[in-house]
Amino acid sequence: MGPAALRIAGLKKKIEIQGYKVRDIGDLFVPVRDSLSQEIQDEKFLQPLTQICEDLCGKTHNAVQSGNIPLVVGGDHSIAIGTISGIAKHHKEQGGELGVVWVDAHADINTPDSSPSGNIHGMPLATLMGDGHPELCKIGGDGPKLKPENVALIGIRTIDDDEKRVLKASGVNYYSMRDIDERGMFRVMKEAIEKVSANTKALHVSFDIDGIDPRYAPGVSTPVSGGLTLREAHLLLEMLYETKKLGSLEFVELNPYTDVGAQSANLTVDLILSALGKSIV
Ligand code: B3U
Ligand code: MN
Ligand code: MN
Repeated sequence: MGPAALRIAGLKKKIEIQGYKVRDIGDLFVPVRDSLSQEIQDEKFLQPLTQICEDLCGKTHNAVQSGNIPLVVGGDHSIAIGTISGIAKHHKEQGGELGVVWVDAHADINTPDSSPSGNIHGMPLATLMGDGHPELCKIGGDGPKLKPENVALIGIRTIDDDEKRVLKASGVNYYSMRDIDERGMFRVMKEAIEKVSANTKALHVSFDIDGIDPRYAPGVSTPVSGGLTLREAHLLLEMLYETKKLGSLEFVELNPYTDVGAQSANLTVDLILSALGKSIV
């Protein structure tokens, strides 16, 4: 439903107005969740998610290899495993590394051992760093896809107890809502960009809409109060664009069913435009 809402909100046209050539390759095949067997549901959809992420990995790999900027919209944040595996594979083939700015209310760094829910959407970051379900870790080739020092997590405000230990031990750069309160988004992003740019060829943004405060973006499945303001979210993306290193984008977790009208869908389109270079003046 997320991608459909973004299409209705005029995503393609608005990006074209910004001066880009856009090709919408359509939706990837995703089975209807409730049509799947109880066994697959009990396994938290590991098997279909593996297939979806393998497909997506091939698509983003192709896109960056042919000089395009992939924009992936979802959808459950589990898809970041496919998106980033494909992009990281390309950079590995070129002898370079990928930097990632991950915006989220959650840290998404649970492992199958630390996760209280078992939900894979709480594990994509750990999986991409090599600690997760083996079938997901090997998408796009064996070995970790991301180095922790090349990752910055921004906007986090709800982390499971065991996940806190995983986060602190991981070596990922993280900036909680408290850091943003104290230092402001500008200084936080300046530092985050420095860190994720230091050893990398290109940057990717993985933007979970639940990172934004629910009063601006109610259309998510797991709203958490105390999040980013509209302007903080725009500033983050404007600053990322200005690095001239942003080579791929992903916006996930938009849920039109919980949206108020099309408020969150429209906001997501506006945010994508900021990441693609739209400025106020
Ligand atoms: N950390 C919890 C909750 C969660 C993570 N991401 C979302 N929810 N969307 C978990 O289940 O891992
Ligand atoms: Mn997430
Ligand atoms: Mn989240």
